[in-house]
Amino acid sequence: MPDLYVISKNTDSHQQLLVTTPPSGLSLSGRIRVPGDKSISHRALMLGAMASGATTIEGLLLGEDPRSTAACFRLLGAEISELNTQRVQVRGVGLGQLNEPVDVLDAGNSGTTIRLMLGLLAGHAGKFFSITGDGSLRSRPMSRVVKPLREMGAQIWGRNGGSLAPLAVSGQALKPIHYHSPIASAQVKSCILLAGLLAEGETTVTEPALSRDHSERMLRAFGAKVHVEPETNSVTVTGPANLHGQPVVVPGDISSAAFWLVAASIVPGSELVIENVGVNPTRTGILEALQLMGADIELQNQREVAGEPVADLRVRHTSLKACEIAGDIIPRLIDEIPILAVAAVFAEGTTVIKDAAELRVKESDRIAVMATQLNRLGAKVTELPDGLEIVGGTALAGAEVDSADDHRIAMSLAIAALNAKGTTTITRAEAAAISYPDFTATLQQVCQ
Ligand code: SPQ
Repeated sequence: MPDLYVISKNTDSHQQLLVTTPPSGLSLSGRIRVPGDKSISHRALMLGAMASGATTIEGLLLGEDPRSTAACFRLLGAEISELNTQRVQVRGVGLGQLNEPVDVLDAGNSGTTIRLMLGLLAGHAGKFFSITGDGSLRSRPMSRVVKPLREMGAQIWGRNGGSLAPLAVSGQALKPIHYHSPIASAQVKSCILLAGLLAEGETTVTEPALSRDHSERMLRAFGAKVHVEPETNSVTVTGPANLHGQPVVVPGDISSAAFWLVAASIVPGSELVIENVGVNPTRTGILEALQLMGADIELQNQREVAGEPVADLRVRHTSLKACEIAGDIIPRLIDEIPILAVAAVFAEGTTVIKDAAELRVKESDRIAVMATQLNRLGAKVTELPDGLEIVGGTALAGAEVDSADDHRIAMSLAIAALNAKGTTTITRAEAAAISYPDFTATLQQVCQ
């Protein structure tokens, strides 16, 4: 008899995930791999499409978000082979040479796709582009990139003064700027740097705290002149740049590994090894936060693969204690806060997460949704304006919860369900395919 029943059901156009825990409890074990890093996958497709010559991508994430990026750049003239994890081939058009597409570019659910693409398109003088996305993306703020792009000379229109998609871009010759971003955001930083590739001179972005640095690393590998000043969190690119196609190897996504790190930490008797996970220091806030909570996580076989640090992560169950998460660590674990909240539900004491107001403008309002959905399972979670307060140690009982069409919420709730008595039904569970199409299959595999 299996320890855990996981059933996927189709209802209308949605999927329900039913997780039933056995009365005797369960444990997780095995060696697994997680899909390719989403942030690196987007950037590999985009830089490959913009570079001259051929780029090969090994380990690409086959989630819905990178598929949206690939579809947009095909419309813009890049040749991108069928997507697979072994080897995707991209033949770029050369910097500044994207085609004017004959149709609307659709970024789907992906904030990274629309914001980075806006930076690339804004400098294509004489060409016109229109960009949209799904209902969630059309409600997410674009002014954070539109404002600095306009300072560079970009012409962009959209609803609400150009702050909401659909957006229209009339490509212009851009001028370089030094932009002091009010938020630590890799999407803002990357958008401006990508625009700077086509502006003559030095374009600098300074951010209040360091956000993920995959763009900087990959731009340098593709041949752009990139200067980083760590003391001031500043990055400068010099344009016009020359990008040359490169081989890219995408490591496993630490944001996806985070679900298993928390699952094995909270379910008694568990031990997992997650192989080949990217451990770029701008992304490892989740490891530090879990270790602060007392988690038993070991980094094994640390190495560097194509310019990104990689390790195998071994995690064992242990009792967790509450902690406070705030300040500069937040941008280094921003996408892992929903699953961190799940860890906090099973930790002793009260965990406080602050300085994370950005969570309110992700694929859903992740603060409000996590508080509501975890409370449905019996947790004690209170919304703060910029975070969550979680009183740990209450027993959870299965209930119906909803992903709000947000991939990270769907998977976080499925992990919470592993420690809830009885059956938990997660509605709109198909959202997981945005970043982790095989999530349910891996859940079944590790719980056997
Ligand atoms: O791409 P999108 O939709 O914005 O995806 C998310 C996610 O949870 O997968 C955010 F909702 O990740 C962002 C991340 O939060 C991906 C990203 C990147 O690749 O540059 C950077 C972060 O966003 P931001 O706004 O802090 O730069």
